[in-house]
Amino acid sequence: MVIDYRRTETERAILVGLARDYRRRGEVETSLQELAQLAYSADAEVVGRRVQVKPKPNPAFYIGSGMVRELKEQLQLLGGNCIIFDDSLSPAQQRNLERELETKVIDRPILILDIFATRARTAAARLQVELAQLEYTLPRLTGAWVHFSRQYGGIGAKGPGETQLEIDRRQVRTKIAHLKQRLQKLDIQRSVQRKRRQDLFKVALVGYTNAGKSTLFNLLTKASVRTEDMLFTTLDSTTRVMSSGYPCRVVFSDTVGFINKLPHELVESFKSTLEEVRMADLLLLVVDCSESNYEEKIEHTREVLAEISADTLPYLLIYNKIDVCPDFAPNSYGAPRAFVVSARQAKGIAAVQAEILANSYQYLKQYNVF
Ligand SMILES: Nc1nc2c(ncn2[C@@H]2O[C@H](COP(=O)(O)OP(=O)(O)OP(=O)(O)O)[C@@H](O)[C@H]2O)c(=O)[nH]1
Ligand SMILES: [Mg+2]
Repeated sequence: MVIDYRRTETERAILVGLARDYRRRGEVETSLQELAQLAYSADAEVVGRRVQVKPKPNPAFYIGSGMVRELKEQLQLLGGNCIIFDDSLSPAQQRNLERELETKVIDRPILILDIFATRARTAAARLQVELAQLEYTLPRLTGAWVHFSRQYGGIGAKGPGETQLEIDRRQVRTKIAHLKQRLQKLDIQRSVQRKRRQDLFKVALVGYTNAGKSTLFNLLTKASVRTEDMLFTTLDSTTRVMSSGYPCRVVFSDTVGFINKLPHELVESFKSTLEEVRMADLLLLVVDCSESNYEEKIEHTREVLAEISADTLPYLLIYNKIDVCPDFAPNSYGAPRAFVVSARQAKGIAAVQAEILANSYQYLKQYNVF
């Protein structure tokens, strides 16, 4: 008997991306790099990567049928047990691929939703993630997908629970309505708290995941929010009110990070958490300047900000992690000011604090806050 030693409990995934033309290949490879980090955050192992150049996705399989055959061979060769697509698949594409490849097929949104599901700690975060998962699942409920992914466990299975996924659409809709109601109640509590903060100058830290927002937040507020070299460490917003050193009370908020192709359902259900951002008087847009595609990440951050109607708020660009790229030359991108800092080494922070101070004075003058 031949024993397949390659078979393990962990997911061994092949990542797949589609480039519309050869010029975009590099872009897709960078995106797969990020997908690999996401897979790693979900405890999966990446055993292969494939990029197909194709002007338009195939309606039935997303990739071309030749590539489907190649992937099947590769799965066997590399002992893979899961394929992760960098883009959102239609329910039919996912079903067809799973049938042809006889393995679990997931996409970036499912992976992100999974990571959120494992990281959610507070009641609000759990409700928000569950709501997003159900919204994403609803149109896919008719197919084999749900059944398939539940059978496997692992990625795609940290869902809202087997019983709910086996019930029909109507029941899922009822569940969605129920979750929305519970979230609404939490929302009312939050808005009362927010009202109490109306006379405060509100600063929110935003940016791509892993940019160093929580590290900077801790530095500015002497808090001890968890920081880690991992995607989506922070899901729940934390706020701290500071009074010493400022002319009025200043409230800082640290919140969930953004990523390219963040599932719309997540942005939608995290709206109440992201309300801290929308209600801010000043945003600190934190950027990891040690990454080669930091400009794209600024773009993606601005896109999510637009989605939550926070793209017109005044903001400061904070280029972080300068300790690992000392020669970095900032570009202010139309932001009033750009700062170069190292949150880890507490470098360049005084200038940021001085700017927050200047802004809080302005706020004070404008609104007569005492
Ligand atoms: N070299 C260097 N690393 C930093 C710096 N600031 C933060 N980091 C590291 O970057 C990683 C991510 O930092 P976090 O503060 O957790 O990032 P975040 O933006 O809050 O991330 P999420 O909550 O996951 O969205 C951690 O390993 C930090 O130690 C810095 O100035 N220099
Ligand atoms: Mg964080």
